[in-house]
Amino acid sequence: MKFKRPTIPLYIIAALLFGLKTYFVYRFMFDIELDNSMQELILFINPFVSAFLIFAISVWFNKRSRQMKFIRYTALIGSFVVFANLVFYRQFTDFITIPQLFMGSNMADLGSSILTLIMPYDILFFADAVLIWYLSKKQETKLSVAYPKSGKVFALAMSLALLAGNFFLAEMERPQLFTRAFDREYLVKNIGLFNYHVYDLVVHSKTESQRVFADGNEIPEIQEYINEHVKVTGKSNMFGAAEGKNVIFINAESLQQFVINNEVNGEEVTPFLNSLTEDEDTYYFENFYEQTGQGNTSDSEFLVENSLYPLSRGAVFFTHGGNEYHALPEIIKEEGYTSSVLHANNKSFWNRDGMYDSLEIDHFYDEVAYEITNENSVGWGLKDKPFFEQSIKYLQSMEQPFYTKFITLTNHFPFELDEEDKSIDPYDSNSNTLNNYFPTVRYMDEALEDFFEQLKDAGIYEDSIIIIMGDHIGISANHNRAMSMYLDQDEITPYDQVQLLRVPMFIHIPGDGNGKVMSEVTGQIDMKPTILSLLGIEAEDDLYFGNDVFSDKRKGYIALRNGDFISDDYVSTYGICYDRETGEPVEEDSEELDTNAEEGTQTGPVNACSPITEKVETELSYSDNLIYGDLFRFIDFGDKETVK
Ligand code: GP9
Ligand code: MN
Repeated sequence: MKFKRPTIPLYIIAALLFGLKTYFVYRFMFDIELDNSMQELILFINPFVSAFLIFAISVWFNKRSRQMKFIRYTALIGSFVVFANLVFYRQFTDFITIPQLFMGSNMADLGSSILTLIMPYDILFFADAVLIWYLSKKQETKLSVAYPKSGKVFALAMSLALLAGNFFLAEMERPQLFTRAFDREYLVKNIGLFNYHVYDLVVHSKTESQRVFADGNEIPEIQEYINEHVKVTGKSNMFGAAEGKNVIFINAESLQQFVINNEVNGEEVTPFLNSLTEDEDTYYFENFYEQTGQGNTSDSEFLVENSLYPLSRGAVFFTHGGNEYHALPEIIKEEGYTSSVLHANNKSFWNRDGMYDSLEIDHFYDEVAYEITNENSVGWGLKDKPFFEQSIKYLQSMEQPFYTKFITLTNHFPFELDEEDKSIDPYDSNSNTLNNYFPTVRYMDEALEDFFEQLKDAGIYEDSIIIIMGDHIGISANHNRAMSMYLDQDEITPYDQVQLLRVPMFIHIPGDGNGKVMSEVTGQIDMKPTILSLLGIEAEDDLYFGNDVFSDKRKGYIALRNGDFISDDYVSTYGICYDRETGEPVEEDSEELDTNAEEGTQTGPVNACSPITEKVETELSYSDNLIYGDLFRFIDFGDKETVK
């Protein structure tokens, strides 16, 4: 009997070669950060998984020649896709997205420099495609396969199982990777370039279809609601209090209200911020709520710039970064303001570079603008103290008046800090997260104190107002046991959980003299109308859902993204209405329930919170409509309230 040497089918050879090449590009040509061996492993696996998934499709072609044709064209087209991303990456340090392909200016930039981005050795990049081409022509009979149906199904099942395994590891490494629509680098790192492109395509078509069916007819209804239920008539007594001044907005990473005027191990956590709560030039808002969804910092930025709600799924910065908006930077530009953001992180994180263009922010000082070394970094990157230090020169070079936003980084989960930067000891509980939170908060507090001094030394302080706002919580409900111990409570109730969403907000106006602690219920949605009012700018025709925090005619509640709310009198969460003062549930009103049931307007149990719940739901859905339908593109704000 003649022994027949087993041959490896071409689709497997192609998958291995292609996977290897893609891995090589990920590892050595893209600058992908790998923090641990799990990430190394995922990055190694995913090119092979997606290559196998694509090439294994070939087994379904019955004719050998078709099978071979599929493999060689897939290898060629796949190589072009990777290569196009590589060239794009060399220019933009980013991966191609579908909207970007249509973004004229970016592509024009690339067009002129494309030749300088292609290297002679890039030719090697197509070596595997050439080899496959050759083999597919010459060895057709030997390398093709004729699997029975069960074999084909097996090949398909194998590739799907591999894909599921890859996604499982990715979810473990980066929870909610897909729903949070995270950074593109995260997506490529975890699921690979090809799956990333498929994901991008799905997200894109979904949002596009909602956009396509919108025609602007929805606007008058929304406008009417806002005029009737949101906008206040008249100006607050702080209108124009900062007219013509620079606005320095500090997004304080993960800063929560519970640390303010509080202690750990017998020491003040935030001595500088505590001093601001008593400062005569500072208004401190102690009942100010974060309203972010899955987009964390970027959601808080979105709320601040637009006074619209972020989305319930994903990060609006990512999913609707290409929309038209009528954001704060755009409005104040007409009054002569320049705008910028300073943040020592990758510019594509949260798709900031894309969204900032849409918000009409003039300049983004990203990580490239900073000198970042091993010594001056910790955790997520550049430490806050060198960040502020290195930023002063940029402030000095800015055209005044300016509106600029600083986004700090050191007080970010998992709250790492070098020994030399620790001024206070960690807390002692079963949660390392909460324990380590205190020293990093203190570090940020010190960085802010130094920054105030640097602003004075640079001669910028006097002509500026400084706003400090916590962007979102840093300690999640997972740490409730430790949190209740720290707060000296038996447990954290749902009511307490909502109260823990408070983040500090300070408005510091040098020379004001009337500063005080403000107890009104306020939130991130209020920042845009507040800043406009402080600058003495009226934006009557604008569409937004917040109020000037200094107005006494505010709508009186703050809606959370999940439909919960905090009003002057109540806190509504998990469908239960709590008295805001006592934290006790409010009795249900059965009489009112009957009346509403007759009218057929109310579905859930009626209680004191119901009328506001209804408003909250309306507001959230109007805000969603504005974003999903990209409705701002239909409004010409230059010509008051006309629909384009
Ligand atoms: C990173 C910064 C922090 O750029 O936005 O990330 P987040 O708080 O959004 O996870
Ligand atoms: Mn953040």
